[in-house]
Amino acid sequence: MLLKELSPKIESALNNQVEMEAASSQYYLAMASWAEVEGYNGIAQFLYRHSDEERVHMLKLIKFINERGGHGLVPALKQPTVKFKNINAVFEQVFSHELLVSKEINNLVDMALAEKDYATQTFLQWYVTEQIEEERMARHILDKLKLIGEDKGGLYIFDRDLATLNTADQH
Ligand code: OFO
Repeated sequence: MLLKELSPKIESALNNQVEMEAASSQYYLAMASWAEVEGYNGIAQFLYRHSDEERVHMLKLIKFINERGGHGLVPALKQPTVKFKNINAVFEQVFSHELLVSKEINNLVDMALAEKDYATQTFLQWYVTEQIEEERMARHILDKLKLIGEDKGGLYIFDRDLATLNTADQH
């Protein structure tokens, strides 16, 4: 298949997604650091891994843009939220953030199809699948937290389990 060069519109939209993935990495890094300081070491490990994966998502985009004749731009980042009310608040934010990312990915797919940029559309399928997994994982964690409620023993076990829970990329 002949690869068409990126249109300026698609290049700029993909660079916005670079920024979103970089911001995701920062969000989860801030959550990980907070969880570690609060003594939730398992949750912290899980979130550190998640942060690393978001950076990989960003890199994949940068490389794709560059390979298609564009320029992947490293964005400036704002400081994310660094303090949280509790563990529930952390994972509620993870879930709503992932929903937002999924929406953006879907918009990108729409744009690629409208421009008949099938190479970009194919490339984005990896992100579509990834977002399904990430949403599923965040939902699963929130369900568990609902079951645990105020039970401190339950939270202790949850923290221990998250140390080894696969993040979406590792399924
Ligand atoms: Fe990049 O997968 Fe979440 O946001």
